[in-house]
Amino acid sequence: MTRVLLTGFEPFDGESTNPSWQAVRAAAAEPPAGLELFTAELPCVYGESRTALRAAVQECGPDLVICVGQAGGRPDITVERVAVNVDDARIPDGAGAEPIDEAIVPGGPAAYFSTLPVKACVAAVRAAGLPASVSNTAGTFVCNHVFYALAHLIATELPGVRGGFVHVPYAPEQVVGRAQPSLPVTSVAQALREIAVAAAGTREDLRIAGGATH
Ligand code: PCA
Repeated sequence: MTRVLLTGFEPFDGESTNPSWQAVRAAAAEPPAGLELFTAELPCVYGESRTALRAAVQECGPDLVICVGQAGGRPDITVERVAVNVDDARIPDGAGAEPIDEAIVPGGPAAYFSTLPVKACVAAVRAAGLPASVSNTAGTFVCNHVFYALAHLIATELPGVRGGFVHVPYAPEQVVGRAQPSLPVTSVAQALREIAVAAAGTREDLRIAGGATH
Protein backbone atom coordinates (compact mmCIF):
# COMPACT_ATOMS: atom_id res chain seq x y z
CA MET A 1 0.00 0.00 0.00
CA THR A 2 1.26 3.46 -0.87
CA ARG A 3 0.80 5.89 1.99
CA VAL A 4 -0.47 9.25 0.75
CA LEU A 5 -0.82 12.36 2.89
CA LEU A 6 -3.35 14.85 1.51
CA THR A 7 -3.52 18.29 3.08
CA GLY A 8 -6.10 21.06 2.64
CA PHE A 9 -6.43 24.55 4.08
CA GLU A 10 -8.80 26.29 6.43
CA PRO A 11 -10.97 29.07 4.90
CA PHE A 12 -9.24 32.42 4.29
CA ASP A 13 -9.90 35.86 2.80
CA GLY A 14 -13.38 36.10 4.35
CA GLU A 15 -14.65 32.82 2.84
CA SER A 16 -16.70 30.47 5.01
CA THR A 17 -15.32 27.34 3.36
CA ASN A 18 -12.20 26.14 1.60
CA PRO A 19 -12.85 23.57 -1.15
CA SER A 20 -9.34 22.19 -0.77
CA TRP A 21 -10.10 20.75 2.67
CA GLN A 22 -13.62 19.69 1.68
CA ALA A 23 -12.25 17.80 -1.32
CA VAL A 24 -9.38 16.24 0.61
CA ARG A 25 -11.82 14.86 3.17
CA ALA A 26 -14.17 13.59 0.47
CA ALA A 27 -11.29 11.93 -1.39
CA ALA A 28 -10.05 10.21 1.76
CA ALA A 29 -13.55 8.91 2.54
CA GLU A 30 -13.35 6.78 -0.63
CA PRO A 31 -9.69 5.89 -1.13
CA PRO A 32 -8.62 4.32 -4.43
CA ALA A 33 -7.49 0.67 -4.36
CA GLY A 34 -3.88 0.28 -3.28
CA LEU A 35 -3.60 3.64 -1.57
CA GLU A 36 -3.89 4.50 2.09
CA LEU A 37 -4.98 8.14 2.41
CA PHE A 38 -4.22 10.34 5.43
CA THR A 39 -5.39 13.93 5.81
CA ALA A 40 -4.45 17.11 7.63
CA GLU A 41 -6.01 20.57 7.61
CA LEU A 42 -3.43 23.37 7.61
CA PRO A 43 -3.91 26.90 8.95
CA CYS A 44 -3.70 29.68 6.35
CA VAL A 45 -0.82 31.26 8.25
CA TYR A 46 2.80 31.67 7.18
CA GLY A 47 5.09 29.65 9.46
CA GLU A 48 2.32 27.82 11.37
CA SER A 49 1.20 26.06 8.19
CA ARG A 50 4.70 24.77 7.67
CA THR A 51 4.96 23.54 11.26
CA ALA A 52 1.61 21.76 10.92
CA LEU A 53 2.72 20.16 7.66
CA ARG A 54 5.93 18.87 9.22
CA ALA A 55 3.98 17.41 12.16
CA ALA A 56 1.52 15.68 9.82
CA VAL A 57 4.37 14.22 7.73
CA GLN A 58 6.11 12.97 10.87
CA GLU A 59 2.93 11.41 12.18
CA CYS A 60 1.91 9.72 8.94
CA GLY A 61 5.25 8.66 7.43
CA PRO A 62 3.95 9.01 3.85
CA ASP A 63 5.41 7.85 0.54
CA LEU A 64 3.62 10.71 -1.22
CA VAL A 65 2.46 14.13 -0.03
CA ILE A 66 -0.10 16.09 -2.04
CA CYS A 67 -0.88 19.51 -0.60
CA VAL A 68 -4.02 21.18 -1.91
CA GLY A 69 -5.20 24.79 -1.79
CA GLN A 70 -7.91 27.03 -3.21
CA ALA A 71 -7.03 29.20 -6.20
CA GLY A 72 -10.19 31.27 -6.55
CA GLY A 73 -10.69 32.43 -10.15
CA ARG A 74 -8.87 29.53 -11.79
CA PRO A 75 -11.24 27.49 -13.95
CA ASP A 76 -9.57 24.10 -13.60
CA ILE A 77 -7.53 21.82 -11.36
CA THR A 78 -3.94 23.02 -11.60
CA VAL A 79 -0.98 20.81 -10.79
CA GLU A 80 1.83 23.10 -9.72
CA ARG A 81 5.25 22.66 -11.31
CA VAL A 82 7.41 24.91 -9.13
CA ALA A 83 7.67 26.46 -5.65
CA VAL A 84 9.67 29.66 -5.16
CA ASN A 85 11.61 30.77 -2.07
CA VAL A 86 9.64 33.92 -1.32
CA ASP A 87 6.77 35.10 0.86
CA ASP A 88 5.10 38.18 -0.65
CA ALA A 89 1.58 38.65 0.67
CA ARG A 90 -1.19 40.42 -1.29
CA ILE A 91 -3.64 39.98 1.61
CA PRO A 92 -3.00 39.34 5.31
CA ASP A 93 -2.70 35.69 6.33
CA GLY A 94 -4.98 34.20 8.98
CA ALA A 95 -2.87 35.75 11.75
CA GLY A 96 -2.66 39.19 10.11
CA ALA A 97 0.90 38.81 8.79
CA GLU A 98 1.79 40.41 5.44
CA PRO A 99 5.43 39.59 4.71
CA ILE A 100 7.01 41.29 1.71
CA ASP A 101 9.79 39.58 -0.20
CA GLU A 102 10.97 37.39 2.68
CA ALA A 103 12.83 34.16 2.02
CA ILE A 104 11.02 31.06 3.22
CA VAL A 105 14.38 29.37 3.81
CA PRO A 106 17.13 32.01 3.99
CA GLY A 107 19.97 30.80 1.77
CA GLY A 108 17.81 28.03 0.31
CA PRO A 109 17.49 27.35 -3.41
CA ALA A 110 15.49 29.97 -5.35
CA ALA A 111 13.00 27.29 -6.33
CA TYR A 112 12.17 23.60 -6.20
CA PHE A 113 10.35 21.59 -8.83
CA SER A 114 7.49 19.34 -7.77
CA THR A 115 8.59 15.75 -7.37
CA LEU A 116 5.17 14.59 -8.55
CA PRO A 117 4.85 13.62 -12.24
CA VAL A 118 2.86 16.77 -13.03
CA LYS A 119 2.05 15.93 -16.66
CA ALA A 120 0.89 12.42 -15.79
CA CYS A 121 -1.28 13.87 -13.02
CA VAL A 122 -2.89 16.36 -15.43
CA ALA A 123 -3.44 13.60 -18.01
CA ALA A 124 -5.09 11.37 -15.40
CA VAL A 125 -7.55 14.08 -14.34
CA ARG A 126 -8.40 14.84 -17.97
CA ALA A 127 -8.90 11.14 -18.70
CA ALA A 128 -11.51 11.12 -15.94
CA GLY A 129 -13.37 13.87 -17.81
CA LEU A 130 -12.38 16.76 -15.57
CA PRO A 131 -10.49 19.95 -16.51
CA ALA A 132 -6.85 20.22 -15.45
CA SER A 133 -3.61 21.87 -16.49
CA VAL A 134 -0.04 22.42 -15.38
CA SER A 135 0.51 25.69 -13.51
CA ASN A 136 3.87 27.41 -13.50
CA THR A 137 3.21 29.52 -10.42
CA ALA A 138 1.68 28.68 -7.07
CA GLY A 139 1.74 32.40 -6.19
CA THR A 140 3.63 33.84 -3.22
CA PHE A 141 1.03 33.41 -0.50
CA VAL A 142 0.61 30.55 1.99
CA CYS A 143 0.15 27.82 -0.63
CA ASN A 144 3.52 28.50 -2.23
CA HIS A 145 4.99 28.75 1.29
CA VAL A 146 3.73 25.26 2.18
CA PHE A 147 4.77 23.87 -1.21
CA TYR A 148 8.30 25.25 -0.85
CA ALA A 149 8.52 24.03 2.77
CA LEU A 150 7.41 20.56 1.66
CA ALA A 151 9.92 20.47 -1.18
CA HIS A 152 12.71 21.65 1.15
CA LEU A 153 11.79 19.03 3.76
CA ILE A 154 11.88 16.32 1.10
CA ALA A 155 15.16 17.58 -0.39
CA THR A 156 16.95 17.88 2.93
CA GLU A 157 15.45 15.19 5.17
CA LEU A 158 13.16 12.77 3.35
CA PRO A 159 14.81 11.57 0.13
CA GLY A 160 12.40 8.64 -0.29
CA VAL A 161 9.30 10.83 -0.24
CA ARG A 162 7.73 12.56 -3.26
CA GLY A 163 5.40 15.51 -3.06
CA GLY A 164 3.81 18.50 -4.69
CA PHE A 165 0.94 20.92 -4.76
CA VAL A 166 -2.46 21.12 -6.45
CA HIS A 167 -4.63 24.25 -6.64
CA VAL A 168 -8.39 23.88 -7.02
CA PRO A 169 -11.16 26.29 -8.13
CA TYR A 170 -13.85 27.76 -5.93
CA ALA A 171 -16.77 25.52 -4.94
CA PRO A 172 -20.08 26.54 -6.57
CA GLU A 173 -21.53 27.92 -3.32
CA GLN A 174 -18.64 30.40 -3.12
CA VAL A 175 -19.42 32.07 -6.44
CA VAL A 176 -23.17 32.60 -6.27
CA GLY A 177 -23.71 36.08 -7.71
CA ARG A 178 -19.99 36.50 -8.45
CA ALA A 179 -19.58 35.26 -12.04
CA GLN A 180 -16.45 33.26 -11.23
CA PRO A 181 -15.54 29.74 -12.36
CA SER A 182 -16.18 26.86 -9.96
CA LEU A 183 -16.08 23.06 -9.72
CA PRO A 184 -18.19 20.82 -7.48
CA VAL A 185 -16.26 19.44 -4.54
CA THR A 186 -17.16 15.87 -5.56
CA SER A 187 -15.39 16.49 -8.90
CA VAL A 188 -12.37 17.97 -7.16
CA ALA A 189 -12.25 14.96 -4.83
CA GLN A 190 -12.34 12.64 -7.85
CA ALA A 191 -9.51 14.63 -9.43
CA LEU A 192 -7.42 14.30 -6.26
CA ARG A 193 -7.95 10.53 -6.27
CA GLU A 194 -6.81 10.41 -9.92
CA ILE A 195 -3.76 12.49 -9.09
CA ALA A 196 -2.84 10.27 -6.15
CA VAL A 197 -3.14 7.12 -8.27
CA ALA A 198 -1.14 8.64 -11.13
CA ALA A 199 1.57 9.90 -8.81
CA ALA A 200 1.84 6.56 -7.00
CA GLY A 201 2.12 4.65 -10.27
CA THR A 202 4.34 6.95 -12.34
CA ARG A 203 8.07 7.24 -11.75
CA GLU A 204 8.99 8.93 -15.02
CA ASP A 205 6.74 11.79 -16.10
CA LEU A 206 5.04 11.86 -19.50
CA ARG A 207 6.67 13.85 -22.31
CA ILE A 208 3.61 15.85 -23.28
CA ALA A 209 3.14 19.58 -23.66
CA GLY A 210 2.04 21.46 -20.57
CA GLY A 211 3.81 24.77 -20.96
CA ALA A 212 2.47 28.28 -21.28
CA THR A 213 3.40 31.29 -23.35
CA HIS A 214 2.61 33.70 -20.52
N1 PCA B 1 -5.10 29.10 -0.97
C1 PCA B 1 -4.13 30.13 -0.64
C2 PCA B 1 -3.68 29.82 0.76
C3 PCA B 1 -4.68 28.86 1.30
C4 PCA B 1 -5.44 28.40 0.14
O1 PCA B 1 -6.30 27.52 0.15
C5 PCA B 1 -3.01 30.26 -1.67
O2 PCA B 1 -3.24 29.93 -2.84
O3 PCA B 1 -1.92 30.67 -1.32
